[in-house]
Order: sequence, then structure tokens, then C-alpha cells
Amino acid sequence: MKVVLPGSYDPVTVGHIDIAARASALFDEVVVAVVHNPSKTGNFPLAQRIALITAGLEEDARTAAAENIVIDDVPGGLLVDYCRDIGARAVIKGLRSGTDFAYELPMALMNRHLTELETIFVPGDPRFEHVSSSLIREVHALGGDVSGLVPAAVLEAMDAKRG
Ligand code: COD
Repeated sequence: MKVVLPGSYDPVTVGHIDIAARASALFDEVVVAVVHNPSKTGNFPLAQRIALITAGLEEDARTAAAENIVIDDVPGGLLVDYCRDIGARAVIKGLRSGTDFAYELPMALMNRHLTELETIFVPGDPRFEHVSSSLIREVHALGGDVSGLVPAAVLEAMDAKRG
């Protein structure tokens, strides 16, 4: 079965990579789909987010060896339409907490209402429960150490951006 891992990935974190690794062990094909989320203000441009996901997948032994993970961008529009176009019947969402579940459940129900697209929830690794792209950006911008929470390539890119 082909599944989609949608997200903003701005930037990709070790939490995202962990979910990708675990999904790749379960499903035939995993599409890491980089979506423009209009409610979130962007940091890295789309092309760089994709390059950083590529680097992050190469850094983790589980995903570096995986031949069933591809990265794609979603050119606007509904996620359900994208999934139908590429022949994916389910999306995978990592859940860190009840707050994530409260955010994700209405989207899962709406996506199923629209096209019967299913959502499969995977519990996030508790070691990364505090890791979100927005918090990573904020802590790094204020001089905090986020090494180990993002791929090395992301840290380098954030350092370069900060100057
Ligand atoms: N551990 C485990 N999982 C994690 C972690 C972590 N540390 N960090 C993030 N995740 C999970 C998130 O819970 C989420 O499931 C996924 O990784 C992606 O996270 P983000 O923050 O990169 O991406 P979001 O939340 O901005 O993505 C939202 C979408 C872009 C997927 C959503 O807005 C969408 O589907 N948009 C398309 C337009 C559409 O169809 N809208 C109608 C929806 S009903």
C-alpha cells in the first residue's frame, strides 16, 4: 500500500524522520509530501525544505537504506485530491500528545468525508515529544542548542540563515 506523510516540514525534525522510518517498515511506498500550510508562516522555501528532508533521511540509518521513501511537493489544493492523483489511500500522522490528536482528528474526519481517504495515527517517540518545527525555529533563533533534535543539515542551514 502507498501512504502519504504530509506536513509543512519547516524544517524537518528527528520526530518527522522517525515517523518516516517506521512507516517505511510497514508500507510498500511512503511519500513524504511537503505541503504549503497557509495558516503557518514559512521559514525555509519549499525547495530547501525538500533538500533538508533528503539530507535528513540520508542521516538516519533506517531511512538511508530504505528504497521505498520518496519526497514530493503538493502544489496547493486539497490533500485528498493529491492523494487520489497519486493513488494513495491513506495518510500517516505522528501524534505527540492529546493536543495533536485534537488538531488532527477533525482533518482526518474531513478527509474521510471528502474522498474516504483514511488517516493512520502513529504514536510519536516520547524522546521527541517536545520537538516541533516551530519550537525548533524559536529556540534556535534565540540561541538555544537544538542539536540532536534536527538533522545536522538542518542545523547548518539554520545557522547559515541566522548568519
Ligand atoms: N513526533 C511525531 N510526529 C510529529 C512530530 C514529532 N516530534 N513533529 C511533528 N509530527 C507530525 C505532526 O503531528 C504531523 O502529523 C506531521 O508530523 C507534520 O507536521 P508539520 O508541523 O510539519 O506539518 P503540519 O501540521 O503543518 O501539516 C498540516 C498539513 C499541511 C498536512 C495540513 O494542513 C493539510 O493537509 N493541508 C493541505 C490542505 C488541505 O487539504 N486542507 C484541508 C484539511 S482537512
